[in-house]
This record gives sequence, C-alpha cells and structure tokens, in this order.
Amino acid sequence: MLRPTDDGARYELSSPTAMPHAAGFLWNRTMMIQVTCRGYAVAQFMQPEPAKYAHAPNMEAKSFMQPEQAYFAHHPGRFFYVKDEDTGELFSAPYEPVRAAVDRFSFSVGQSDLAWHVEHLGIGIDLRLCLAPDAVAELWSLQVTNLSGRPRRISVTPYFPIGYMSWMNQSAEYRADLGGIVASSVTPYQKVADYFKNKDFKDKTFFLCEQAPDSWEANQAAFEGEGGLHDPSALQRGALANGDARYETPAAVVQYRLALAASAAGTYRFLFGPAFDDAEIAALRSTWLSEEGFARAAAQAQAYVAGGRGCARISTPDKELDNFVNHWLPRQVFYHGDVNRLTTDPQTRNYLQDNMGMSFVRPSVMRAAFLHALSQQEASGAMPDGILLAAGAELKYINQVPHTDHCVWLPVCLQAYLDETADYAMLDETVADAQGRGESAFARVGRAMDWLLAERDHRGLSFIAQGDWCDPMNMVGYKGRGVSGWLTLAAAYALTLWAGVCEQCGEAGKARHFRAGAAAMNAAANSHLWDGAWFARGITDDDVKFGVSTDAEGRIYLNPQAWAILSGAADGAQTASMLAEVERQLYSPYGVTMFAPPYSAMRDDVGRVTQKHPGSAENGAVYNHAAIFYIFSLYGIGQSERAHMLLRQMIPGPDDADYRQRGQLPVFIPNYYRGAHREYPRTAGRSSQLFNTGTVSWVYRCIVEGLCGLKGDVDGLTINPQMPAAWQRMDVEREFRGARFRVHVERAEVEAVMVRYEGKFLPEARMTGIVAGAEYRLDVFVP
Ligand code: CEZ
Repeated sequence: MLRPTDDGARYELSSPTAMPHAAGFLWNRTMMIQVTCRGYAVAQFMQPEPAKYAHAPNMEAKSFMQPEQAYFAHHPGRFFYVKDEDTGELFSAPYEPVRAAVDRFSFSVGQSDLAWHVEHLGIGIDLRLCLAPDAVAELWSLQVTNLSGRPRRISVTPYFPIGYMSWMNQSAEYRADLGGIVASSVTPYQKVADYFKNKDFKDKTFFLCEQAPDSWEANQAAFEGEGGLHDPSALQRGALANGDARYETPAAVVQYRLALAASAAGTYRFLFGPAFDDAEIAALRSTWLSEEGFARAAAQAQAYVAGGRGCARISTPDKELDNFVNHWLPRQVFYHGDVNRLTTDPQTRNYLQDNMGMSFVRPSVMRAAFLHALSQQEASGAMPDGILLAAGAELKYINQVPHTDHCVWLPVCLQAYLDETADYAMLDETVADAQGRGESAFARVGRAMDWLLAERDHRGLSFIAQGDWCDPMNMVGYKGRGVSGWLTLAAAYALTLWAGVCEQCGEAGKARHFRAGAAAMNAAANSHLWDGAWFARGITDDDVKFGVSTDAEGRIYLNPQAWAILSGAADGAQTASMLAEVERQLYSPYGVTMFAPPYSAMRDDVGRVTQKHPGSAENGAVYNHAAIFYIFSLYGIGQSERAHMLLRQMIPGPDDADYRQRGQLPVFIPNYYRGAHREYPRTAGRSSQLFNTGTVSWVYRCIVEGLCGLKGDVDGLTINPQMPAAWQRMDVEREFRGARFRVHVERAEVEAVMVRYEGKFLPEARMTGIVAGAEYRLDVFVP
C-alpha cells in the first residue's frame, strides 16, 4: 500500500482510502499548498496577510446573514435516511442527501412550524420542526407510516451533521445517561482576554432522542465512509457502529430498525441544539422532549407569533395580497421589532425603522426603543452608527464605517409612532446619555436636527463621509468633501416633520427654525442637484455630479426622487418628470430598481457599491427598501395606481412563472430581487432569500396608511383609502388606540371620500372622539 521509491526520496501510496488524509505539501516564499492523496487541497498566499485563491464553499456568515446563500452537499442540514432492509433501497427526507425521485413530497411553511410530508417505497415520512420558546432548541418530530399494505422491515436514520466545531478541541459520543449524542468543543481563540469571554459559551451540541435508538454514530467520516452522503457506507452494513469522534468531525446519527405491520406507524421525537453543560442538556430534555412538551412548545410558539399580529386585516379582490398582509407581513415586522435581527449592535437606521414597524404591532416597544436609541446620542448631537443592545456589545463591521444619515431616522420613524398613538408626552421623557447627562427626548431630537443642519458644505448640501442610507456608497465623500443628494433631501424631510412636531408641542420658534432649515436644504438641492428631469444622487469629493443624464451607468437613482417628493423639494412639474423617468428607466417586471443602469466596474469616486455584481443588492437590484420609500412617497401624493402596482411586485407570485423566476415563497419580502433585467434577463427577479430588511415596516405603514388610508393624527383617524382602479371594494379591520374599526370601502359616484357612521355622513373623512374599547363600523365611499 505504501512504499518508498527513488531510494526513499519518494513515497508511493496505492490506496486512496487507506489513509484518506495522507498529504504532501509544497511551498515557496509567497505561497504554500497542501494536497491530500484524494485531491483535496488547501492553499494560501501572502498579500501580505494570508489569503486564498480557491475557497471552501462555505463562507461562514459571521458578519451578517448573506444573500443568495449557496448550499452544497456537506452543508449543514437535517436529514432522515429511510432504508428498506429487505431490498436495500434508500431515500432520504426531506430530500437531501440521497436526492431520490420520491413519489410524493410536500414542504409546508407555517407561522410557527415547518412540516414535510414525503412518500416513497410505500413509506410515509412526516417531519415537523418547532422551536422551544425562549430556549435554543429545535424540536423535531418524525412520523413513519407503512403505506404499502404489507409488513415491512425498514431502518430510519436521522443524520444531523454538526460539522467542524473547532481546531482546538472537538469530539462527540453517545451518552446513554442523557439519551443522545453530545458533541463538545472549545471555541478557538488566541488572546487571554478571550478565555474569560468564551468560558461561558455553549460549546456543546446535543441531539437527544425520546426513544433510545438501536445504534448510533458520532463520527461524520465513519458514517459517510466511501459511499458518500447519498449512500453512506454505514447504511450499507447492518447496524451503525456505535462510534465516537475524538478530535474528529462530529455528527449526530442514530438508527431505529423497525418491523412495521401493514398500516402501522411510529412517532419519534428529537431535540437538537447547543448547551453549556450536561445539566443544561438534562434540563432541556425533561422540559421539552415528550409528547406533552412538544405540544406545549407548539402552543407557546403559536401564541408568540400571534402576539405580533398587527393592527390591520384586509379583505380585497386580491386574495394573495390578503394572505400576505394578514399573516406574513406583520409576522416579519414583529420579527424585526421584537428581536432586532438578532444583533447586539443594529445599525441605527435599521433599529429605528424596525421599531417604527412596532408602532403598528406593539407601540410600547417602539417607545422604549426610541428612547434607548436617544440615550446613545453623541455629545455633538450626532447619532452613532449602531445602537448597542447588550452589556459588553460593541460596534462591529459596517458600524465602524462613518455614515451620516442616522439622525434623519429619528423624526421619520417617530412620525409613524405619533400618528399611531398621539403619545407626544413621550417627548417629555428625560433621557440620560452615556455621560449621564439628562435631556428631554424633545431636546435631543432637536439637537440631532441641528447636527444635520451643521453637517453641510458651502452649498448647503449634506456631507456623506463614507456612506448614507446606502452602506456601500463609501467613496463619494471619504476625503471629506463629497455630498449626498439623497441625504440633503432626506434631511429636509426630517426637518419638516420635526418642525410639525415642534408646532404641535407649542414651540413655534423652533418650528420656524427647522422649517427654514428644511427650505434651505430643498433650495440647495434644487440649485445644485436638479439635473433637468430628475435629481442627482450626489457630488463627489472631486466635485463630480453623479446619478445624472450624462452618466452611462448609475444614471438615475430612485432614492433622491422619492425623498424629493417627501421633502417637498420637487414641484408639480418636476414630480411629473421624475415619475415618468423612473417609469422609463427603473421599472422592471419584478419591481422598481434602485438605480440604472447597474455599474459594470469600479467607480472609485462612488465606491464599493459599484463593485457588487451588476443587478445584485445595491448595485441596481430591485432593492425593496428603496422601492418602498418611493411607494410611500407615491401614496403621499395620491399616486395610488403606481403605488399599488409597485407594492404588489414586492410579493412573489401569484402566477407560477413569477414564483419560479423569483424562487421564493410568498411568506416574506426579501431585501432584494435581482435587477439588471436588460443586461441579465436570466437572473432578473431572483430573490436574495434574505428576510432581514428595513422594507417591511414601511410596507405595513403603506398598507395601513396608504392602501387602507386609515392614518392617525393628533386627535383622530383620517380616512382616505387608495384602492387601485381595478378594485370596486375592500374591507378592513383596524385596531386603533384601543378601538376597533370595521371599515367597508366601496367605489361610488362621489367627488371626495365620504364616510357614513351610524347612518349619518361625517362632515369630513375623519373620526374624532375615539373611545378605547369601542367598535366602529364605517361605510366609506371613494371616487
Ligand atoms: O445592509 C443593508 C443595511 O442593513 O443595506 C442597506 C442599508 O440601508 C441597511 O441599513 C442599503 O445599503 O454593507 C453592505 O454592502 C450590505 O449591503 C449590507 O450592509 C446590507 C445587508 O444586506 C444587510 O442585510
């Protein structure tokens, strides 16, 4: 098998399996490579830090969740092998790794569970996943049913890969005392300080079985063997080898051998997750791993999601839209607002917008979040790049790059909260900052607005530093001179909103001050950024305007147009021109794109955004967050038809071709769909599959305040539904300040919106004197 040749100057291995990791290595002064007898290779070169030119397929998403995640054969997953022990036939549920063409397959996505049904070889497999409330544990149930009408001998083998845990220490074994496989590791580190941080980590991974299995394997390589994942060697033999992993890659594999009478069925339950120690594992087991525990978890998980059901239910001619708005949209809004995308340092704009959505779900959460954000305001009045949510958290990744837009989101998001609650008293709350300096929330927002006014150049345009809303627009102003057209307009909008709040609070002088500031910014935008038919995106450090008609790429950006409408910078003629240009240049079959044409190469006076793949993410995708700003601005000027069409395009389907092209279920809105439909029609429309997005709070706002037209004000509810022309009627159920409204909307021969309540028409389309606990039935007639 192994022999020296060339007098021992060489060695020869004659088996690729006897020593699978046997390898040789080569190096020079700039690189090294290690290659195994089976052809696996690891190489790196110096530039000057070690770097790779061929990559492992898994880019561990340690920074944030990645769009368009690529899956591969050894990607983590949850798999269940089923083998006919008489014929040797094999399949796996849900589908991977065997990829057998099964007779029946269904994947069912619920609000708080996922379920699969698979039928093959006369065996039915039902899988269901639910999460334990407030514990890190997956609850898996597996039901096996003999559908073949005759007795069967089969084996069922759950395979939960655990993967490469740590280069310092990793192992796994079956623990009869705990009833499952437990893998242990030490999170790798170098610095002494990290030892003290890491020592409380949950470095164990458990896979617990309600019923003891007949055999098991904890060693990934031993399980897979030479057969490969689609036909693992361990399944070609009888029982599993009851093996362990000793500084080897762990996996959780257990096997049940079943003799099933005709029509017989069996149910198995498993718990999978991380833990600190055995005691925690045992406790999780006793709390959850039973029929009763699973039922309790399911009920609690259901109740949790129901707690975020939102304030509106609609019934319209578009049933798919109803489904999305009534079930999935509030759920996604609630996810963002309740857990803040599971980060400890959300970007400030994300934190504020995600919580803006909570105004419609649980306003008290928005209130607390707003005050919390203000408590991290800097002495200068600036808002930091991220908001720290946990003790010991720090600003990481993108939050170490200076962006200049964060103050804008204070009044913008606050407005939604105030409209929903009229809780102006919140602004009187004293907020202490990190230095312990107490100031009212009102004063703090005002200082943030003054910061925006101050951070402008000689023309009155807003500096961009290394980014604004667009994270990767990092080189427009890194030399300190470049300005953002969008931010100038957004600041003008923010100042206008804030001036309105000042008025409401009886601060007429402040209102005048901020209104004057807004007017100055709008004027500056008009004199320096109006490009003849639309607003430019900005002016670089070297005084080059971009997002203008002479640009071959990035010619027209959506954001400046949307916010020029919001800020009032655009007059009627300008707006008409912008709408037409957006339609002509930015519309796509999958929504409105963020700019066009996409950049095909780096523009080093614009930045990283131009290096993204054309049509992906901020480089000219249908970036839904930008699209919803535009839609919101359209509702604001009564462009109902345009608004509705673009809003509808955010949700995949309902026709088959659209589902296929987007590749996404209509259960969430992704951060983008690929753009570049002219350049790359094949991939246009493809979903990023990324459900983290500031889009959804705005979508909810647009549905409630725009489409349904049920928007709060200081002491009432204004009523101005904006149905698309094709609709004759819709019904809306809306909770508002503790009251319930049942609103029937219908087209009629009327000049303006008319509202009938208790048999009488209201003098204006607005309800006041709303009593909490009351129910109001309104008939609304729209032109
Ligand atoms: O992040 C989003 C941000 O969370 O990109 C938006 C921005 O407004 C949001 O606050 C537009 O830039 O850095 C990047 O290049 C990425 O584009 C990410 O930061 C992007 C991710 O997709 C987050 O999910």
